[in-house]
Amino acid sequence: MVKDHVSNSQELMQLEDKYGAHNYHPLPVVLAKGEGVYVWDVEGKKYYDFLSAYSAVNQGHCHPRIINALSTQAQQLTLTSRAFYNDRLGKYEQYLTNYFGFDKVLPMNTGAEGVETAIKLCRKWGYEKKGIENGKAVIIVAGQNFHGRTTTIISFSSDPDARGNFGPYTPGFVSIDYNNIDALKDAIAANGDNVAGFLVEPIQGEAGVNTPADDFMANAAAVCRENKVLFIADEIQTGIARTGSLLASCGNCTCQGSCERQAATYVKPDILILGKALSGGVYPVSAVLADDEVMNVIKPGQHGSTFGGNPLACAVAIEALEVVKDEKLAQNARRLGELFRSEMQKMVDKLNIVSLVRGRGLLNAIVINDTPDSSTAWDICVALKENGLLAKPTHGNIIRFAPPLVMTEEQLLDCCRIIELTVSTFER
Ligand code: IF1
Repeated sequence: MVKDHVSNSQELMQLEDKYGAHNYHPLPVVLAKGEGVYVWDVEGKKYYDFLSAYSAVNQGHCHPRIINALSTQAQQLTLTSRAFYNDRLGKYEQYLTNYFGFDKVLPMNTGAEGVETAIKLCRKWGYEKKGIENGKAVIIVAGQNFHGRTTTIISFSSDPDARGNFGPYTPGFVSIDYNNIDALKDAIAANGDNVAGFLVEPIQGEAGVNTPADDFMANAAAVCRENKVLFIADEIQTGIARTGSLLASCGNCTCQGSCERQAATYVKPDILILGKALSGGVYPVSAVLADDEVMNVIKPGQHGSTFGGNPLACAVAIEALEVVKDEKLAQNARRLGELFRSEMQKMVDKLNIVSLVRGRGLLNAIVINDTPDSSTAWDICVALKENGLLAKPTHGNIIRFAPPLVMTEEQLLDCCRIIELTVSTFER
């Protein structure tokens, strides 16, 4: 019998502890409501959300236009499977491919499914188009990557927590240092014609907002093209305006996808993987985009998913992307990101407890001047919670700050004030 009268934080946390797998260690706060940049706990306390569900809620919590699209479609048709056509998918595919400038899209649900799809697509292209000997395809990945939690994906993780005791591991991956073009060239030379692709995050979110050189993506794409290796961009966390342009691979562009992809800084990947904010955080939607030369290696019956491309996902994703464009979220993220880093830099200059601030757009992090195994970053996040702002450490001594992109300048400055006040109490 479910005790439905349970409504206080302590009891709700106990329920999760008793009946839920212990695969997370959440901050001790129980959320019950979200609206824009704010969330409320079950006791009614209000917080700024500075994590955005790991950049899935870029458009703000419960954006009315996206919720409306969800509820309208939910009363019409939610799921047909791909055994039949539906009246939303083709229009969505046309919309999405035009929005990002690709021939085709393969619709999936979670980010990890999108990454797995990209790996399968890349390998199949390697065998059927590049002529790699069957079973020998190699995909190069970057150390400290995070691409999801499936067995194949954690097979190439360098994080012992993500990969420990989940073997045997999927072969066919070579790991190189992130942000190192020479290492990419060496790995391609060492593995010769067997290299099918290079899978990389434009900014490594989980690694602590690891921001590479400005020309890293462009140089990596050029090396891939010179060696007939597919350049695969995982923009599940960095995409959808989070870093101050539509895609982090776009570099400094803020065109919202309206350009003819001629922006000097734009690096068009051979395979683009999207997720998270593709739905504004209201429904699991991911997508893998590629041009025909790559995408057409997949034939009927060779890949799919029960929910992939369902009408509900299509309706939600279109509205979520319309909001990004209409509300100029990339431009806002760029402007407020610059303001945020300049405010945080003042704190870095003033305090010893913070070593640096880094990031792009509204994907940022501060590095706490303590050992990675110290609890200081965690303790700071608990104190931030007490002061009305929710954030969480990534690895050890790094705190990621990623608010919804709908934030106003006034709200951002209020958050900077809370962060500075809170962090300074940890100054030794
Ligand atoms: C968790 C991390 C972030 C991602 C990139 C693929 C995926 C993710 C760049 C997979 C997902 C989520 C997963 C979630 C927490 C969060 C996370 F801490 F795990 F590493 F954001 F940094 N590529 N990231 O960031 O997408 O299958 O989850 O939809 O697993 O704890 P997914």
